[in-house]
Formats: sequence, C-alpha cells, structure tokens
Amino acid sequence: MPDVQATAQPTVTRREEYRAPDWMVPEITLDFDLGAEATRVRATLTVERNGPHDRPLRLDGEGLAPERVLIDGEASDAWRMDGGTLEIALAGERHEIGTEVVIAPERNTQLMGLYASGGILCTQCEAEGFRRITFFPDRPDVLSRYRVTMTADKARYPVLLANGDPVASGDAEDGRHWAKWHDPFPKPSYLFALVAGDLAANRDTFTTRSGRTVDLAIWVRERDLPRTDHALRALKTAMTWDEQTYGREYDLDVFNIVAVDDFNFGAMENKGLNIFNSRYILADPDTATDHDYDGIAGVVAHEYFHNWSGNRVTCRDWFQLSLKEGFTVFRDQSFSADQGSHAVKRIEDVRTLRAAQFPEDAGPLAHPVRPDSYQEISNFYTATIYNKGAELIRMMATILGEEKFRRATDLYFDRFDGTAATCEDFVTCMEEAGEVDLIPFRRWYSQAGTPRVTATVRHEPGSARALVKLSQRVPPTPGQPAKQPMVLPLRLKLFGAETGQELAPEELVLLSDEHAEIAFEGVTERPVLSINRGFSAPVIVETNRTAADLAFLSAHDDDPFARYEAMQQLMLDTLVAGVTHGRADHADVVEAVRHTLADETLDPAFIAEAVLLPSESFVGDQMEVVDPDTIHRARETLRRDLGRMLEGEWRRAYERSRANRFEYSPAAKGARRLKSVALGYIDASGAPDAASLAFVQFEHADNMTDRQGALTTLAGGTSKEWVAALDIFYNRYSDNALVLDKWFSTQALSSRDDAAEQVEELARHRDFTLANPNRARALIGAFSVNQRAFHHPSGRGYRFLADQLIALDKLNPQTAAKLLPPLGRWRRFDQKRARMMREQLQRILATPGLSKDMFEQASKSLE
Ligand code: 0A1
Ligand code: ZN
Repeated sequence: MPDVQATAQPTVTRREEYRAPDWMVPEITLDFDLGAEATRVRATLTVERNGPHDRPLRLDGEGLAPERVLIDGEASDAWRMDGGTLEIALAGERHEIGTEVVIAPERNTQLMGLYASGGILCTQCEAEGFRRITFFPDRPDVLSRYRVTMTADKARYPVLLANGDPVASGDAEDGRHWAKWHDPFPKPSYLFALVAGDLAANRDTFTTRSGRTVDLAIWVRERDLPRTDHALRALKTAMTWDEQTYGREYDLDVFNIVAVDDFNFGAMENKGLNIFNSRYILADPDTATDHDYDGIAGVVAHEYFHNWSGNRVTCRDWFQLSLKEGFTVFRDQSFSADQGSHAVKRIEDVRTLRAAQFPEDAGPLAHPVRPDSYQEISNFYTATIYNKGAELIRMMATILGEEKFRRATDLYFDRFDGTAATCEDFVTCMEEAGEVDLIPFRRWYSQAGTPRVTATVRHEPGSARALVKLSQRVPPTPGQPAKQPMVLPLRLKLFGAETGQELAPEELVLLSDEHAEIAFEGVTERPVLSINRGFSAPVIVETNRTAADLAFLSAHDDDPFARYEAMQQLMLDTLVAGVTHGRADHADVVEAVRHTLADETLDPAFIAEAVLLPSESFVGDQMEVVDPDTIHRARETLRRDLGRMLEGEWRRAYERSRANRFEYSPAAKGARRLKSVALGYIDASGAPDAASLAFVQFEHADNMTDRQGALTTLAGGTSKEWVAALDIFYNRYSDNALVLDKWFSTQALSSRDDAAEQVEELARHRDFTLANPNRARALIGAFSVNQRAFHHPSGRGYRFLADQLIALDKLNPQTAAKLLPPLGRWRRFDQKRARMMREQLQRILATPGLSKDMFEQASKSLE
C-alpha cells in the first residue's frame, strides 16, 4: 500500500460471498412528481420473505432521506438508517412498503440515477444508480414488475417515457400532465428508466416474424431529427438479424430510444427504453465519419440485442457482468460483420482488443473475465469484461461449430428466460447442447492475463514430415502468481515456401496442455506456418518465422486475417529492430506493402488496414522498457520510407477514389479509408504538395470522413494549412458538440512536438468542460493514448492528467476513474518516468474526499 492517507475506506465485495436475497420484490409502483430542481419519488414495494429467516428488510439508498415510510399502508417509524441503507423489521411473509423521498436531478453531476441533460430529465441505473432514486434492494437478482406514473410540467416536459408499454396519459392541474407505463416483464432495478423532455421522434414500425407490430421511435431534440435515420435503419436491421440468427423476437408493443448529450458510457439497454449517448445516434454525412456510422449501428444493435442477452436473461450478481456483456459484444460484432466485410471487421475488433484489453491484462488492473472481487463495480465495465468476454464466446462458438452453438444459445435463452443467471449457466448450456467437455475451458473465466503461445515448425525432408511444436504460458497477474494452461482453439495451416501450395488443410487444434506437438505427413517442401487464423484465440503468438515467411504469408495466405497479421508482424519486427538497434532494413516491409497495394483482387478496405503501421503504443507494448521518443522516430522513419519508395502507388491509390461522391456502403467506405491512408503516406514522404493536397481535400470534402482524414494528416505538421483548417473547422461546427469533440481529439492525438502544451492550452479553451463526459474524453482520454505526448520527458503529461482527474472526480467519479489507467502503466517505463507517474498517482490518492472509484483505480495502480 502507498504511504499516503487514504480518504475513502474501501469495502470489498467478493464473488464467493454471494447470498440469495433475503426479500424479493415481485411488484413495485413508482410515482414521480418530476422537476429539475426537485423530484418527489413515492415508491410502493410488495416484498416477500425469501426462505425461512428473521432478517430485516434492507433497502439500498444513496444520498436519500426518507420523508415517509409506510408499512402495509400505515405510516410507521419502525425503521432505521444504517449508513445509506433503510432497514425495516418485518414480522410477516409479505408486506407492502411505501417510501417517499425528494431528489435533485439538476444537481446530479455524476450522471447516475435521475439527472438532467440539456433540459431533458433522464436516468442511468446500471449498475447501482437506482438506489439514488428510491430505496430498493438494488441488486440484479431481485426482479420486479414495474408500474410507473410520471407527472411533470407539460410545456417543459411534453414527452414522458418509461419502460414497457404506455397505459394511459392525461392533463393535470397547473399546466402539468401525467403518463402511466407498465412493464409486464420482471426486471432488475438496473434496467429501470424514465425520460421527460421536449423531444421529437423519428418513428417507424417493425413487424416481428410472429406478426407483432412494434412502434419504434428515436427521440431527440427537434433540430437533431434529420440525423436519426441511420440509427433507425440500423435498429430495424438488428431486429431482423436477431430473429434470423438467434431466433429472438422483440416482446413489447413499443421500442423507444432517447439520445442525450451527457452520458457516462455509450448507451444503456433499459427495457423498452434505451438511453443513448447522442454520439451513438446522431449522424449525417457532413458531421459523422464512417467510423461514427459503424459505431452507431454497432451500439444500436448491441443495446437491442441486450433485450434477450441481458434483459430477458439477466445476471445473478455483478461478477457475472460478462454473461451479458461478453455475449452481447460477440452478437454485435457478428451483426456488424454480416453488414460488410467479415475480414475487416475482425481486424478492427482485434485491433481494439490489442489496444485496450491486452494492456489491461498486462497491467496492475488485470482481472479475470469473471472477477473475484471489486470495490466499485463501475470500474469493472472494462475491455476485459466486454471484449475479452466476447472472445470467450467466440472460442466456444468455434469449438462447437455453428449448428451446435445455435442449439446451445437456444437452450440458454429457453432455460434461463425470466431469471438472473451466471456465466457457469451459460457454459453448461454450451456443454450440454454442444456435447463437449468445457471443464478446462472454464479457466478462461477465472484466470487473468493474455496467454503467450510459442509455435515453431521443424521440417524433416527425409521423412517428409513437418512437426509443429506448440507451448503456452499464462503470465502472472495481480493476485494470481501461478497459472494453469488454458484451452486454446488454434486454427492452423501449412503452406509450401516454394510452390505457395497449401500443404495440409486447415486444422483446428485445441491446445490444452502446456506443450503439444503436431505432425504433418507428406510435407515435401519447406513449410510456412499460418497460425491463429481468424484470431481464433485471444493470445499472443511468437513464432520462428522469418521476414521472408511473413512476407510470403502477407501475399498468399488464403485467410485474410492471417494475411493482415503476417504483415503486421513483419512491420512490428521491423519497428522493434529499429527501436532496438537505431535502424532497420525496411526493404521487406516496403515490398510487402507494394505487393498488397498492387493486388487488384483485394478489397480496398482490407488493403487500407493491412498497410497501416502498428500504433506507437502497440510497439511500446512489445518492449521491455518503453522509449516513446525512439519508437516515434523509428515509426516515422518507416512511414517516411514507405511514403517515398511507394509514392507513385500512394498517389495512384489516392487518385482512384478522389472524385467519389458520398455514399454509405462497404465499397465506398473502403475507398475512403484507403484514400485517407494514402494521403497519410504521401504526407509522410515529405512531398512538398502534401499539405496543400490535404487542404484541398479538407475544403472540398462532401463528408466528415474525408474532412477529418485531411485534418488528421495536417495535424502531424506545423503548416499554415493546419492552422487554417483548424480554424475553419472550428467555425463551421462550433454549434455541434459532437463535431467539436473531434476538433479537440484531433489536436490531442497530434504527433506534433508541442502536442502536450497544446493540450494544456485546450483545457483552458472556452468550449472545454469537464461536466460533459464526451468532451472530457475527447481531450483527456485522447491525449493519454498519444504515447509520445503523454509521456513527455518533463512529466507534464502526467501532471496534466492528474490535475484533470482530481477536478473531474469531484463532478463525475465514474468517468474520472475510467481515464486513470494510462498512469498505472508506470512499470513499463524508465525509472524517471515511472517515478513521475507514481508521484501523480500518489497525489491523486492523497486528495481529500477522493471517490471510491478513483481510490480503487489509483491504489491498485500503485501496488
Ligand atoms: N450496459 C451498458 C453499459 C453501461 C454501463 C453502465 C452505465 O452507467 C453509466 C451505462 C452504460 C452497455 O453495455 O451498453
Ligand atoms: Zn452491453
């Protein structure tokens, strides 16, 4: 433990200590008298003793003071407060408990519970926000039927929405009106939602395959309506996809989505009333990039899919979070892959995993997909729970095969519908329907850390045999010094180095021991190993393949992911050599990229991914001690060489799609992506016309992808075009918060030498605010992944981040705590940087009144 005074006392919740609830709440009636300054909440809970015991009813509350407590309709004082918890001793088996509290949405800066965003009243209850609205057993295994009445000023809040189906509405006195909603599906409190505001709807209907007509609506401020078509289209596509792919139908008469500007995460799957961060709803060609469009479709689908994987079947406790999140991410990834290129989607997902999850698994905050303990559950909405969790589902789908996997998910939905389940329940269904033993596979749920696989091939020409030797090691992680081997489904294949022929058909090897050896017969030429094809297991693979082998695979492998991977490995090896030795031979990379660019059979979207160099951070992740400046130099040198030696190719690739008009289709997106990548390389070549080329693209673009692509290219330099473009961009979009976020993040991600100073200045800009999570992330979040800028040798980057986090923690601890991990990577840096990073962590920890959220992240980061 650090030698500083802790300001928050950690209470640790442990998975092993799970106990069924003492009291169930089959019914709840909620009555909201809504106002931004004050909202009165009356709740009536039907409570039922769960099994024989004499324990009191304990209702969670946070910041609530009961104005009245009623037991079976009678005002009572047979209750007491234990911290925030309301404790009521009850004699019978079943009672009706009434409570009344007043809360202040306008003063809620944490954005948990009931809060105000731009004049809209909305809620966020996952994971433990419901207890900030009313007293309740706020845990996911207490499922209730909700009846909600909302009353509010009609002029300020003309639209009143809650979960389930609308029942009735009408006018009340004094310009107020009311609405009643009923949700027939029992749900945990974290899925409760309401919205009141001046909103307009983009409406449509969807007819389910059994003939139910569902009224769909996306609610936004009137002026944002023209930017909701893409989200609505995505919703309908997702509804059809879930029927076709998983046999899952929607189950209410209405499905409402509301977009708000202030939101801690991406979106929330509240039953029948999804609430979204507006950045995952609003798009038009002028303001949203292709990446934004894809993100919107993916998140809309994700939240919709939760209706089954999350809502109809929910989690028993928060340790099971990946049960709904890992599975739902896997479902949204598959959905998005089906809308375009499977290969490109897989590449993007693996890139995300490597950028966000691998470092988490290798650092002080590493935790298993099913954690064993937590202090603050909000800190566990991580890439491990979400993205690694999705990889676990993917591996099981690979092991079972498509048909059995579908049988297994049917069984799971069937068996656990209407209940709160566990990861164990899910795996059991996979085992039963898949007729496989997944006992050792379960280690994926309990062991943290990214397994490392070593694969070598030995050829015995005499006996025409090839021996593939595999071994695995799972590194130690906090609290888990020794590991058992994992079950790794590795798709592999051998190619002939001379003929390029496939020497043996693809095999799915299940590596479950520490070592294994696989023999291939009839191998008459030197084999080249293609392994972990499609990234079939979320592991790090080390092989004894040469640069020539990798170049060969990058040109000839028939698995597009493996082809991409070979190119990445070749680039990575070259960059690591450049960092280690001060220089490296770039010829193999240049030739491999030349070959890829010239291959007309390839999808431009794939080419764009394949020719991109690994990020500076990813190169850093390969080093024992990260040297950000040397990595930057090595990567810039390789970029420059690629730019120069292939300048003709880049210009041709650029010209090919220069005149395209905007269209949102996989082909058009791919063309734009390649165009931006090509522009980046033209710029890297040092060509004197690069900045003006980028500026022309910036000015004449008919879409945000091209405009931001050009701005990003300019952001790397100090040209007059950069200054001009930045200004034009700001003035053109100053009334659009989502686009202004891009203005901030593009600067925060800049590779200019003075990026750190620029960011400090931007934090003083009149449009910068910590109150809006998107804006905070756009500047602070983006800056802290800008490896060279953040790790500025002076330590100013660390100081800046700590200053901002200390300030943000007072407003919004959840968002602040999520931005802390970059400081926790101190072990990977030289002594001086490591010391400066630790100093900032200690300073954070010593801040009076620090939140539980930040305390957990900062103290664990110092261990
Ligand atoms: N369940 C949501 C994520 C989410 C979690 C917590 C939140 O509280 C601020 C908000 C959203 C999802 O997976 O989309
Ligand atoms: Zn989710």
